[in-house]
Amino acid sequence: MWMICCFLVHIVDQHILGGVTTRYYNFTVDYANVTRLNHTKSMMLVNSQFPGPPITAHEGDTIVVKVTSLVQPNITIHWHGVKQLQTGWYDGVPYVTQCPLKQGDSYTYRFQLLNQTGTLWYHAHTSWHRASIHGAIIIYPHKDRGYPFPTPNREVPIILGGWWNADVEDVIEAALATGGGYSIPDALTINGQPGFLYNYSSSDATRRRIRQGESYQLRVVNACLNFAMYFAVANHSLTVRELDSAYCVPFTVDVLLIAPGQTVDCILNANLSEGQFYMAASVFSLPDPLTVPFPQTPATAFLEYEGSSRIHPVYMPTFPAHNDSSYRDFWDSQERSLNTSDQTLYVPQTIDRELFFTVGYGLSSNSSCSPLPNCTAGFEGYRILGAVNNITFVTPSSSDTSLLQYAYRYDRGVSTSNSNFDLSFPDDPESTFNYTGPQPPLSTRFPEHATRLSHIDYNSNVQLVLQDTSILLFETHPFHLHGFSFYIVGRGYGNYDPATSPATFNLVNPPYRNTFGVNYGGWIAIRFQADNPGAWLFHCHIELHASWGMETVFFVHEGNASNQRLQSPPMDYPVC
Ligand SMILES: *[C@@H]1O[C@H](CO)[C@@H](O)[C@H](O)[C@H]1NC(C)=O
Ligand SMILES: *[C@@H]1O[C@H](CO)[C@@H](O)[C@H](O)[C@H]1NC(C)=O
Ligand SMILES: *[C@@H]1O[C@H](CO)[C@@H](O)[C@H](O)[C@H]1NC(C)=O
Ligand SMILES: *[C@@H]1O[C@H](CO)[C@@H](O)[C@H](O)[C@H]1NC(C)=O
Ligand SMILES: *[C@@H]1O[C@H](CO)[C@@H](O)[C@H](O)[C@H]1NC(C)=O
Ligand SMILES: *[C@@H]1O[C@H](CO)[C@@H](O)[C@H](O)[C@H]1NC(C)=O
Ligand SMILES: *[C@@H]1O[C@H](CO)[C@@H](O)[C@H](O)[C@H]1NC(C)=O
Ligand SMILES: *[C@@H]1O[C@H](CO)[C@@H](O)[C@H](O)[C@H]1NC(C)=O
Ligand SMILES: *[C@@H]1O[C@H](CO)[C@@H](O)[C@H](O)[C@H]1NC(C)=O
Ligand SMILES: *[C@@H]1O[C@H](CO)[C@@H](O)[C@H](O)[C@H]1NC(C)=O
Ligand SMILES: *[C@@H]1O[C@H](CO)[C@@H](O)[C@H](O)[C@H]1NC(C)=O
Ligand SMILES: *[C@@H]1O[C@H](CO)[C@@H](O)[C@H](O)[C@H]1NC(C)=O
Ligand SMILES: [Cu+2]
Repeated sequence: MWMICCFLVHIVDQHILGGVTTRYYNFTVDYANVTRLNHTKSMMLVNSQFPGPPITAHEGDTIVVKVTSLVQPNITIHWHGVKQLQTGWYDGVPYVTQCPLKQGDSYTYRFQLLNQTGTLWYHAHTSWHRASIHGAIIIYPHKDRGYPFPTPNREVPIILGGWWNADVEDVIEAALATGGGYSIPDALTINGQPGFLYNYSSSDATRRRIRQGESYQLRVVNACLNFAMYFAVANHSLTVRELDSAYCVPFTVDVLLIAPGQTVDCILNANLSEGQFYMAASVFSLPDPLTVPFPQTPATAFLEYEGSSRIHPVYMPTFPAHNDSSYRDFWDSQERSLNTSDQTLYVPQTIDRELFFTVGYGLSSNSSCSPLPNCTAGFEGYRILGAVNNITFVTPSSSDTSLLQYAYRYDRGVSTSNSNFDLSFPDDPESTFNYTGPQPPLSTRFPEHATRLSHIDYNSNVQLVLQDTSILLFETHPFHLHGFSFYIVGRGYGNYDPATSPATFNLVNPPYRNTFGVNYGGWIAIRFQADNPGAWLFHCHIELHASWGMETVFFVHEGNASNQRLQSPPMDYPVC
């Protein structure tokens, strides 16, 4: 096997003038028993904590996390939203950026937090392990700068998630075996707790005391595997300040809307005098709940003014209907980036590379499962799949190393004979149809299974249109791009029209995020500058859909200058 020689990697700070800190963490992934809903089970946790311990840093800091796995399944940890400039070796995607950690293995992830403040998060990127292996990444402004808004008095991390009484790996294995839906979680959770509306929970639920007159920064992470969520606090409005760790033009709402993978930082002013109020989270889902089921009971936690007696009534926030698409449109229309001295916007005004990807479902023609009797939960006896441009991504699993290692060799002129390193992902669908019209014939709903990468020249200005399709059903697939945040310059319903849609784009201050949902029965247009070489997964952050192959990989080539190239692979880079 051909090996690139390895060097110890030092992160060289090119931007920050002083005061840069390196922060060290040890993460041990091991089993621990956890009880919720009067049900105890063994879960894989980071340092025995659920949710896992937060990482806290200032912008500009370098983070060094030694991850040791003591659990039986292979795992990796992904630092969701961290740009990993020149450090793609630490992105934590199995077989895409690294071989996974086997039981007993350690790997030290090292990366710098640059040009990002607010909240991001980390999570396992194997199977459905992120259900329990996750935690917040809290990034304060650079030590020499403050917030472009009054500094909040206190802060509260809020991680939305789910709890299954069953083992989550069994849940996804059963879903893949039967070809369709899965057993939904037994509870929604806030910081690991279902809260007072669930049975057996009164001793478990989170209680947070607040003080009149103070302001609180709520750092809300949607770590749910499969649900977009509403989040609200009774009798308090929330002023949104940051989206996916970028400052936004502030807007005030009663209810947040957060897709899986996204983060929202908002300010709550404790301006009432006393009382107890629920913070609550409830599912946002556009398809019919009989087709795409979800838990009906919101997760709750208590917010309680200091000095309040507990005899007061407890107020519950109200949410829009689970399928209120007008609320989604309203929310999206509020999202704009803040252009300040703390954050310069670089919205690509001209395009070097235009991509058009259909995203949606498909069916498997794999004879081991279809048609009936085994694919009982699928569609007409076929297992349901996900696809991008009619290709279901096959994660290489028997590879000798990662796709990133192949990409690195490729850019150095070393020939790669691995059949998984196929750079033929199409820029447009290979056959076109009315994407949001009547369903195309059954015979056309079987995507190709392949590991095909889209490759992009260093520093190209990329425009990517994502088009939802009517195959099986519409959905608001929240797509996450590793290695980048991107500007969401446009969105609309029906089919994207290259002649008329661009006229509606916001090229001044569009939202800048790392995860964004395609419109239900519509499209979005995103732009980014490909200034970060590497092999970057691009996938639906609904975990079921990712498990179905609704993924692809961008290979962004290196530039010529040394700061446009990947660092060398680290000494402890895992081997397969
Ligand atoms: C991590 O673990 C090593 C070895 O046990 C120890 O020397 C080091 O102090 C720990 N670091 C932190 C930040 O806990
Ligand atoms: C979890 O509980 C079971 C049953 O009580 C016990 O056998 C096991 O050792 C516990 N696991 C851990 C990690 O504490
Ligand atoms: C909780 O579960 C235990 C055993 O799992 C059972 O004996 C007990 O009755 C349950 N408690 C309630 C309140 O149902
Ligand atoms: C990142 O921030 C540094 C200052 O901290 C600035 O010099 C640099 O231009 C920024 N880069 C981008 C892409 O915004
Ligand atoms: C709580 O238990 C009652 C009685 O068994 C049941 O009707 C109700 O649905 C349960 N609530 C939740 C949220 O599971
Ligand atoms: C909270 O809001 C409800 C209406 O949603 C209102 O009836 C109640 O008086 C409010 N409570 C306080 C303490 O403001
Ligand atoms: C509390 O603040 C909100 C805005 O955050 C405002 O709408 C409301 O009127 C204030 N209430 C009081 C009692 O000051
Ligand atoms: C929203 O969902 C409810 C059932 O949960 C259904 O009755 C209603 O028709 C749906 N509305 C729309 C606009 O789809
Ligand atoms: C269907 O499932 C059964 C039992 O799980 C298994 O024995 C059989 O081989 C499966 N059939 C096919 C066609 O996969
Ligand atoms: C696509 O289908 C939609 C819904 O049936 C229809 O309104 C639209 O006219 C069709 N577009 C084309 C170009 O055929
Ligand atoms: C998807 O590709 C398969 C071949 O791999 C083809 O049979 C099918 O018609 C295509 N479907 C669409 C919607 O393009
Ligand atoms: C775990 O990863 C190793 C390579 O690191 C691979 O050989 C093995 O097949 C993987 N195990 C499973 C169950 O995927
Ligand atoms: Cu999806």
